[in-house]
Amino acid sequence: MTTESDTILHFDQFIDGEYRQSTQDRRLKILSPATGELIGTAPDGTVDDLAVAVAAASRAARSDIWSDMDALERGHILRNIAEMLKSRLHEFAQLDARVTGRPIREMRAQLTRLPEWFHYFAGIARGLEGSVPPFKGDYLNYTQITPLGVVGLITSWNHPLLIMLKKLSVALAAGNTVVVKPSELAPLSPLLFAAMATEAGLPKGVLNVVSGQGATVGKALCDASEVAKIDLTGGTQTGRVVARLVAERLIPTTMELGGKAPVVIFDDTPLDEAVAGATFASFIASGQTCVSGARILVQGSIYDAFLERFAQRAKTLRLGHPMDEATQMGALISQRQMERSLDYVASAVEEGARIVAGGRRAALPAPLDRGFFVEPTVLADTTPDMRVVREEIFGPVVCVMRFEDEKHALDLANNHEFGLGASVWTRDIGRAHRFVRKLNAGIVWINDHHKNDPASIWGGFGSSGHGKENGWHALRAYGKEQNVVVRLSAGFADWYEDGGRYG
Ligand code: TXE
Repeated sequence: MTTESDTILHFDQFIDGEYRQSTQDRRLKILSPATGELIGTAPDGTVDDLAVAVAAASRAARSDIWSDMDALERGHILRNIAEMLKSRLHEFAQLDARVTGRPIREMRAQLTRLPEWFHYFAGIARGLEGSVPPFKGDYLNYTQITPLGVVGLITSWNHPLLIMLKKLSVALAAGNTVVVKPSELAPLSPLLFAAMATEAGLPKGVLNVVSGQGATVGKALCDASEVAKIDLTGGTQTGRVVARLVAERLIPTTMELGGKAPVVIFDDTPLDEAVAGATFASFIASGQTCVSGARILVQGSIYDAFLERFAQRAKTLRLGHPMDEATQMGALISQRQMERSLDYVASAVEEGARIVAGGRRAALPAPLDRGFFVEPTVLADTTPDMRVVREEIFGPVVCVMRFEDEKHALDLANNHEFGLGASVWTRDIGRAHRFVRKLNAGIVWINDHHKNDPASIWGGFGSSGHGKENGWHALRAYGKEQNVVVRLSAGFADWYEDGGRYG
């Protein structure tokens, strides 16, 4: 299958190592959010499709073809997947850029890193060791980590392949079999990837992808009795629904939900660097990332100068066709997300904020006039109680606020239900470390933003969810740890023997 930019792609569900027709004909039409043109279709799947996929994953888990395979062998296959992905990066980057409306330049940079996740987890899975804790008496006591079995991954549309592969690489490395429910807005690259991974040597049934709606297929995945863990990236409301669904079965979850990341800029940061940093933090993916810099907190002495330069920079970002190498900011994923962003701008103005850049739907020439483009928007004079500051927008709308000193900055940064990403910009290393220790955020950058690595744990606090992606933490959370107590003495004791040792 080819994904060159003029090809329309039609996928079936990927179950048990092959594409299979859904039990119903209804299809999800995936339209370009930048131009409205048809990119492809995927099944608007059913609960029955999901059941077939879970059955395939359960068979694969029970057959031990994957879970019992030596971690070294599993690692070879994961590395094959990484290499094949590398050789087809252009195709996947094009597809995700078309589906999300994000610039090809951004998508390529993001996808180039993905093979690292497979290499990393292929490597560390070999080191997934138990321990030998002391135990009183003549006993050997040890722990061992075994796969959970079938795990369910529910993913979002903003980084279709990245989010799936962050979860998939570690789930597979730990020896699990997987059912993925990709976003109904972006199922194409997950469905394409599944076939590629099978071609790279993944045994059939180990990876299954079922497209469809969250309320039906996603819910069925949460309800499936064979599924031993749910790993979700999505909105906070969805997180609450999923948590309630799986609470019934008491299975573990990892939840990567909403955010409203503060970008805290102290006045010793060179202005050029502060402006470049805030622009990068805020407008990558048109602000549609969970760690997007949404609240820019700037120290009073540089506030005016910063605001002027930041607004200027936002106004000069080039919006355009996702496939154009010169495009710096693309479209939003849907009309709903566009309207949502514009509604927040209107509510902010009503509450007293001032627009210093953007604020409107972007006027672009055909065919982009059908796209969901919003101008990079900077709002000044925002205050902590405004809706635009309190709620996640998931669009290119940024609130700027002034702070006077460290304590004030910390109060503003932490005064929020979300605790996912944050960045702190200063030349004072003592202040930087002092400050971040008190920050309520699971992912913190000092003098940078957005940077990610397979070894670097990723996850939030509060309404941003729980659990971690990446690193040893994620690998352990994809296994179950068992304790084993072994009697070493040759003689055995009979508890009920009259006059015996325990008499
Ligand atoms: O995500 P949803 P949506 C936020 C962002 C955005 C809002 C809604 O603020 O505006 O969420 O986005 C599946 N049972 N983020 O609607 O609905 C769904 O099908 C089981 C933040 O696209 O949360 C999809 O596969 N599954 C975020 C996945 O959940 C269900 C990323 C996420 O979709 C389900 C995306 C149910 N009842 C949105 N309902 C981030 N933090 O990165 C939905 N799903």
